[in-house]
Amino acid sequence: MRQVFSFFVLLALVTANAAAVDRPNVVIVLVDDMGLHDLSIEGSTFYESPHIDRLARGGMRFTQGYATCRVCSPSRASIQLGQFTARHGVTNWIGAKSGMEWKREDRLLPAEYVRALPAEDVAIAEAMKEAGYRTFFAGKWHLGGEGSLPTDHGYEINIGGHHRGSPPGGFFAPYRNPEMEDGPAGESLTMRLGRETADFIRENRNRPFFAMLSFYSVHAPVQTSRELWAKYQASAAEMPKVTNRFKIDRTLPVRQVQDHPVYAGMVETTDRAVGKVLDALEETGLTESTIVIFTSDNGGVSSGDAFATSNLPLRGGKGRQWEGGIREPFYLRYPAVTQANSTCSVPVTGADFYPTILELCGLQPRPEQHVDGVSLVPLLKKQSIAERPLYWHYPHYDNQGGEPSSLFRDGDWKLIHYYEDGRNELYDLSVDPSEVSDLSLTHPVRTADMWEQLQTWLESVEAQFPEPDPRFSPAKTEAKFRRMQTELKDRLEQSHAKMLEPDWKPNATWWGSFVTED
Ligand SMILES: [Ca+2]
Repeated sequence: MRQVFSFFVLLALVTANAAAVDRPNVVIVLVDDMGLHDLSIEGSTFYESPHIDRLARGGMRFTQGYATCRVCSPSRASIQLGQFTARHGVTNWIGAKSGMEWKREDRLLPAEYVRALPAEDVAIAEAMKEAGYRTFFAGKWHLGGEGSLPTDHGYEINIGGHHRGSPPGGFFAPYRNPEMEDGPAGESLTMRLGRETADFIRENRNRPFFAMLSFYSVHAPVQTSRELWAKYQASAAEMPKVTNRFKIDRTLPVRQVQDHPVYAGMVETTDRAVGKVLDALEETGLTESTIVIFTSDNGGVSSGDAFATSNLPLRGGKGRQWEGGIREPFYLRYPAVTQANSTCSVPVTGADFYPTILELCGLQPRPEQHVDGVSLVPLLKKQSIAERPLYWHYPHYDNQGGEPSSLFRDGDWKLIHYYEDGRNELYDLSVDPSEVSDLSLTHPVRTADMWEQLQTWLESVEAQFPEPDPRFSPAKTEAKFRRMQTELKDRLEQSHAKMLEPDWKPNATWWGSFVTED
């Protein structure tokens, strides 16, 4: 009897660990500028994302996942290094002007920042390569040029990653990308990157691999095929009629509605490309033994660039200091550890991927490297992690109307400190996720305490700060914003309404996209 019992215990143990492997593969999918509510699974009734939804349902969906910055390069550096932005120093998108080079008639001179992923750090791909993983990068890098390309930071293969933050030739071949071969004219860049990643998975099915698929979409230029525009133009026409898509929030107009048919086409193409990668894992039998991570580098673009989406009910979007600028889709699927359809509401950030991946792959942690990241493995197993503070630092202006500021999240409380005038805003995210009720005046003690803690942390990492601009003229600045709030808003209302008219076309050749098939 005892022997029979032991046999079943042993069988149960073996079954429970059937999917666990010593060296699971890793695939990180990073979308550029995708907002939290740009996916059906997150509640969008306009965009369609069946493949990404399938991925999210297959594992754990973090409902309070954050990028470490409101714009791209800093968040990307945090994923590579496991650190918050003020610590690694890449606090702005690389290429943005700073100091006296800033000429936009603002009150402050933006701080200096680090303009390439530091060579002395051990980026995640270096750690994985050292552990015997085959490493691969496809898509947008934006963490430095010559000397700081993906291949300088541990990626053995680089397809398309270089110093630029947007695709030089747009989303259809010819790409004019110095790090990838052109496809046939009209080929979709997004689908190509998905296919390249799927091919890499097939070719390396018999060895552990670490792949990062970093889409250039859904960043501007906002472009899609005529076919997808027509599809979403038709579905927008079935929605309640909108006459006013934009609302002024402090600086610029902010989109309040999701009905941009070109952007919707980009979301669908991105989703289809993710589907190619998931299909390759299925085909090769690697789904169970592969960790798949999905997230984005900053919020959806509701102001600036193409004013393409809305992050409501979150306030603001890319570039802004509110939740719309930093909250992201944040999924991790690893069937050996995560349960399908599980969710977790603990606040987590892109800096956490580094230690999480090391632990899931059975590798030694590198605490001196991923200083601000925390392994999410206990959360994946439905256990808990110690509560910790989260910090964001953006001593810059951007193209989306964001203001130079630092953020501090402590439990459900969020403090925003503004450098232009030194004021603070305080929100209780547990009851006010849309950040409409500033509690700084009714909670002065908490506000002062949090500002002090934030300052102490910023000093401890030698953060850079903006300085007053000696050229500042209040009248000129006021006139600039008045123009943006009147002429720009009117222009946006008109041009965005036109996109839904049946005879709309962006140019004579539809960006040369007629021939795209998938
Ligand atoms: Ca971005």
